[in-house]
Amino acid sequence: MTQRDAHFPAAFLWGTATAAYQIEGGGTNTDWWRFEHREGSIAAEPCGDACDSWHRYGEDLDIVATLGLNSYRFSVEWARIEPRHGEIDRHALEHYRAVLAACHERAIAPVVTLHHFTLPLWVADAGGFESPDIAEWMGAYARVVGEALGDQIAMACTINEPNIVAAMGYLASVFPPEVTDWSRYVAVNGALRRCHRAMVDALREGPGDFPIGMTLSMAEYEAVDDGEEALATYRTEMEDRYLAEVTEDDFLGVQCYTKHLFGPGGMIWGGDGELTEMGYLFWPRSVAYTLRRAREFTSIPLVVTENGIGTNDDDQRIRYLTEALAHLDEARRDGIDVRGYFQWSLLDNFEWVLGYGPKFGLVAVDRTTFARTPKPSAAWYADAVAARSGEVAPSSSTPSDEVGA
Ligand code: IFM
Repeated sequence: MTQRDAHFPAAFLWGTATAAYQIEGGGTNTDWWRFEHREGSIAAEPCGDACDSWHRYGEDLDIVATLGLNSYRFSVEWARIEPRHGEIDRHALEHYRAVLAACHERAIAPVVTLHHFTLPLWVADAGGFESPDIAEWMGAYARVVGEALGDQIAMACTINEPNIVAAMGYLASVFPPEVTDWSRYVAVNGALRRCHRAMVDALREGPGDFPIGMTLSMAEYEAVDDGEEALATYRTEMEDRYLAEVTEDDFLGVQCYTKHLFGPGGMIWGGDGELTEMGYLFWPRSVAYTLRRAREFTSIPLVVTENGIGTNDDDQRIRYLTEALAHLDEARRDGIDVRGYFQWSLLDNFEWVLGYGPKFGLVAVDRTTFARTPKPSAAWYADAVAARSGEVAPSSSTPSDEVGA
């Protein structure tokens, strides 16, 4: 891999995160759209117009600014940028340049994810992550994004939760291409790591000096009833092989929501105790746990690129975030180099196979009018961030002047 002198924003990044397919609407040229619309689909409902953020991104960014957040994580859609192999849609790139400009106008540092779960149909039809060409295609796509947008990006995430793409698509069979096969799952994990490397290389050769990393889905894990071996096998593939690969990256995005229990037969869904709408254990402590575990594998800076709760009960969200931020504070006090925290998610949005059921947003979205209504948790988060403002991220020796908070 090539290297470059990456610069982090000077201030600790306080933000919220979204993803293109979950909020933009109209993602017709993707494997997900086809998956939702096929006869007998297991998807709860189609994504449709989502939150219409393709048109309403200015409104979304106004809310981010009103909350006093200094950053926003969003993704760009490969299927829009390269709708057919080798055919680049300049209009789509101009759109994302406009989104980036809208961030900068509001003093919001844009954190851009290049791939968040969806594949263009031409890629899916050619074998998706099982195609021998996938790393080359993703590298070429990253080069296009870097050249067109790199001068405006504050941080870039190559692939969002590659381990979830593989686990849900090739093991649990609830994401396209709906496969359950351990050896294919392992092979796809390997392919995703190669894609990440190709994307890092391509981005590093382009304009800008933004830090580049991947985001990994991590969790606290606990073995019950002699489940240690099952846990170790699963976690090695889910986390350890990825953590071993990122040591030359500029940062690692840690994404955490809960704790998973493992018995000898594998993962035990839920557990005794308070559960969230996703059926997850209410486990905000996973923030400190996963940061510490990531630190055992690598000394590169960490960013909590997603953390939050799916719940209809906004008081429960506030309770979760209160505890999660306390655990983040504790990890930082302990000297772990964490550069930012992104709550998932700004908006109630399309939660993949579960449709619009689970509510992760600080802001409710009317499904007919798309009117945005901030919940009490939005004001709570704004206050929590304000109370922590003025903190400078540890060891940010080469600050850019992007964000002043
Ligand atoms: O909505 C998802 C997101 O797309 C990826 N990380 C987990 C979130 C909540 O399930």
